[in-house]
Amino acid sequence: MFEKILIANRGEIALRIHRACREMGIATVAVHSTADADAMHVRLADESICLGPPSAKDSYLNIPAIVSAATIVGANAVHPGYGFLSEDSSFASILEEHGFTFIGPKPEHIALMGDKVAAKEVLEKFGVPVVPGSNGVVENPEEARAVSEKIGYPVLIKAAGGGGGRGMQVVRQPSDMESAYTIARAEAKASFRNDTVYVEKFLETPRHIEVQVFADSHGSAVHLGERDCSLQRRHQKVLEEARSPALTETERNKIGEIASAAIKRLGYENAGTIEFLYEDGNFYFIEMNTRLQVEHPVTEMITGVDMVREQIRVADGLPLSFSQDTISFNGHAIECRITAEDPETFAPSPGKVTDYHPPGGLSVRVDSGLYSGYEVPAYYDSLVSKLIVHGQSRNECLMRLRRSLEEYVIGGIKTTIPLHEKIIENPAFLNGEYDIHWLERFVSDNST
Ligand code: MV4
Repeated sequence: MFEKILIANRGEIALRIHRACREMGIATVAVHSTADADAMHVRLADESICLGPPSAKDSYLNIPAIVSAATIVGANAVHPGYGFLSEDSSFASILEEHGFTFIGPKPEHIALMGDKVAAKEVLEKFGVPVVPGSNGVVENPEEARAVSEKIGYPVLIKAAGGGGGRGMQVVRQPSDMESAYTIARAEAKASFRNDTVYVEKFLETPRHIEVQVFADSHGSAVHLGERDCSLQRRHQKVLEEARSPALTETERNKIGEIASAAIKRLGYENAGTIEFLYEDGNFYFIEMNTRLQVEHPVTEMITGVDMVREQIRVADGLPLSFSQDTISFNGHAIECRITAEDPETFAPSPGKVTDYHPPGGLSVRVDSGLYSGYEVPAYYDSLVSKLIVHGQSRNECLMRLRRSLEEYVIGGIKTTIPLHEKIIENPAFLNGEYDIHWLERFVSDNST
């Protein structure tokens, strides 16, 4: 087993990775920017190295500085967390070239899934249902119109190098194609330095349901069930739950088996997430993420699997410590992403945390690097805490979440705790009746 792991990330996920390492007897190395010198993960790690100034490109995205740090401390492996360099295939291959293990999939699988057109093509070939659309890149507006005639309007033009929602154009009629196509390509080029685009049938009111998969280097692949991540604002997830309130047992088992069979045929290794849109009883693959995700704790809560521990074991060449038959799904879990933002306007609210009292008790988990006196820097993502609650039923989970949000004290900065309290009182949410547009409407109705 690795003796020392470098954690190439910050905030709550750096802490999450540190905790798994600690429990495995593995020494940890924190890397950080000057803005994060007082961060909790830096304090807890066995060693720490300052990478550079606050700007992410000079610190958490600075590959030479991270490789140098790993060399100086003699780390065996690097865990990238999520965001930053977690889905950069060149980072993964540079690390391997320098003799460090990248804790994640092989570089070729990261690169493959980064190309949304190639990802769709290969997963469709391996039996995964996809959104009807152009089979591949669309070269001009005429071709886009021809495809759209076949699949029917409305359609969506998407960037092949995209993901995360940037550079998408909805087209409702043929006469709008020319300009939408031109805008989509220009935005794709500006955002991803790749102006290739493809066309899909536009699904109007789907849910976002993703399947957690895991595979080892010995040919075993399993799924750990689904998460419903439909509650999002501006492509940022706000609250996630497992199981999805929308699915039957038959549906979830079927999509799980399809997902695990596909990554087995792909020869994929480590953790991955297969994202689907779900509408009218059908699943449509959209993208695959080749990283540990922010919302992985809801899966951990219902399966009992320590996913970071499993990632480390698999990266070291060990077989998965479970099989599909030994995985059981227990109860319900919900995660609230708490950000340092105004709960009504979403204006950023960095600054000093003057009081800090997290909730506790049975089946309550808080993943956060906050402490009293900590200064939330303005340079990075505003996520400051994840509150994850488990219950035997969705209702028990919701009652426990309500009292946990009520207990949670974060003083000195504004947070989205009051927004979560409002969401979980709403009858539509309580009934599980929501789609990917529900929260945007809820938020704008609430502010007027
Ligand atoms: C779609 C879609 C409707 N139809 N694809 C947005 C981000 C990117 N990862 C995929 N996205 C979407 N793709 C088709 N064919 C609607 C969205 C979408 C969305 C998806 C998941 C969660 C939230 C969303 C919010 C707006 C649009």
